[in-house]
Amino acid sequence: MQKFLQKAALLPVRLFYFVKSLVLRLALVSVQSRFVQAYDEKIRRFIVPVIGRLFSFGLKDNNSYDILLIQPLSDTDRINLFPHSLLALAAWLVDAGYRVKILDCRIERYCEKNLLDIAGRGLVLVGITFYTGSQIRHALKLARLLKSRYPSIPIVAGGPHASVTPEQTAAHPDIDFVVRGEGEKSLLALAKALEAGRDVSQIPRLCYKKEGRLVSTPDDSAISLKNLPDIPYELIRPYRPVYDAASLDISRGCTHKCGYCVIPLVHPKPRLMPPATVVLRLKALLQFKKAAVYFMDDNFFMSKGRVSRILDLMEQEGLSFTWWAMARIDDMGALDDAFIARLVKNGLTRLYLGAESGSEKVLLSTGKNLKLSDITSTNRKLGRFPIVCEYSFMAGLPGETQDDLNMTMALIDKLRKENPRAVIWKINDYMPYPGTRLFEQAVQAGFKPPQSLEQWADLTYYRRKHKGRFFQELE
Ligand code: B12
Ligand code: SF4
Repeated sequence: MQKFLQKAALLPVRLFYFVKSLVLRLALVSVQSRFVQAYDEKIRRFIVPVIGRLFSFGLKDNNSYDILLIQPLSDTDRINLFPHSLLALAAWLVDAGYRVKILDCRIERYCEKNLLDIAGRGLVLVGITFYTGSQIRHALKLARLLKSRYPSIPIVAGGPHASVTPEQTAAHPDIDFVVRGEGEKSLLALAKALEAGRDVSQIPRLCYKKEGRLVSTPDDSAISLKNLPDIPYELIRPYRPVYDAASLDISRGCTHKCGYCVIPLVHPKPRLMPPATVVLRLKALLQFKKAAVYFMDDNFFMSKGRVSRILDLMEQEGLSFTWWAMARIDDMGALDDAFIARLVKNGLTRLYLGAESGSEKVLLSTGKNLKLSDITSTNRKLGRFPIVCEYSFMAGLPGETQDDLNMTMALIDKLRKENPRAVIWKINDYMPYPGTRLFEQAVQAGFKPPQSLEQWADLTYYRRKHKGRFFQELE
């Protein structure tokens, strides 16, 4: 009786919080639908995620799970895109019958509390994605918290950073396993082995501590993108209004091997998802979220033929939506006007293009096979179409001088003058990744590789927050 009265007394409070959360969610959805596809970058990049973080999420989840996957917060991460890596992994785990929870700590208001609540109900493992930079700090904070309360729950690290520094990551006291590169098969096998208390030494792509030393198992073949299990979008439904695009990846890897890039290390074998599968995935995606589709592939135009076939199918099926993609400048330059017009007719409104530098010498050193003339001529060409061209650059590459940086600034002016829709996406501090060709050159030029995960966390890319090390040296 006393319990019942206590519960009844709490009812108005619960109702208040429920209505408050409902109103805030509705407000968020309305902000989202009014502005997200608007051209104003400030709204798209800042306001929507801020609103989401301030008000909405962190509702209590009383369910029990087998596997928890975490996308840590990052100081620099302003765009809230789906946690693709985790969704890709979750698809295989859900397909195998596991109860999976995704915590997107870029949005989740009570990430730490939820982590402990969920872990308290028992888990087979916790998986965390690792990107180089500040995200590591947040990832380690969560790992430490979990280890301090539930030391027996295994923590698995994966993602680009864990893949390029597997030993260093696995050596960290709060990390139990690293999965290198593509994680689907290994994470599933690891979950099964841990659940059954079996030996893990036959599972490919792992790095872990055993009797005081590090063990690495060999790589295995890459997965086919043809018959993948469906993406379990339901797992990210609570966050749906905050994601500012409906994002999708339809290939893995890249046919190029630029000297600074980690993609050839994380996904060494380039693979394209067949057009029919792409269209099925697009339909499922748009059913989950009606918004501009942002293709996550680093090199969307790896095959013009495949893009053309995807457009054929989209036209046949009457699939019409706005979309954005990341592309190589020379690939766009090689497309004829009729094809670009067809892309626009089928919804392309925004391209993210890596121009990297305004110095021919620096461009050559990157091994990107891109010339200044490619950049300027493609920019002029694209300027004739209603496509926003967002260019990214790098600064601080080994051997780069102040004159080279001045050339980059001059190129930026030129691009903007010659194309009214040219936007500077960002100027990134060059980050030497172990395993890339330019890493050794950076070390010879004085770069001191971080000796721990914590040190990698302090390397940040956004000069907006911290002035880049190389930049300071150059100045
Ligand atoms: C989406 C994206 C973003 C988003 C969201 C990132 C986020 N943290 O949530 C935004 C736009 C914010 C972003 C920002 C940045 N990004 Co980014 N981004 C990407 C992009 C385009 C797609 C990632 C993706 O979802 N891929 C598809 C999935 C399926 O592949 P995947 O991520 O590799 O995941 C697989 C494996 O890595 C592994 N795996 C991943 N996580 C886990 C976890 C566990 C537990 C396990 C077992 C396995 C595992 O299994 C997955 C399935 O096979 C990639 C390029 C690319 N095409 O991959 C770049 C990329 C990851 N980004 C990169 C960079 C450099 C950045 C920035 C530093 C750019 C900048 N200068 O600002 C910032 C850093 C942001 C931060 N977090 O600190 C680099 C990676 C660098 C690195 N070593 O970490 C990449 C590879 C681009 C490149 N070519 O250089 N990025
Ligand atoms: S083209 Fe892009 S994704 Fe491919 S290796 Fe170069 S930088 Fe990486």
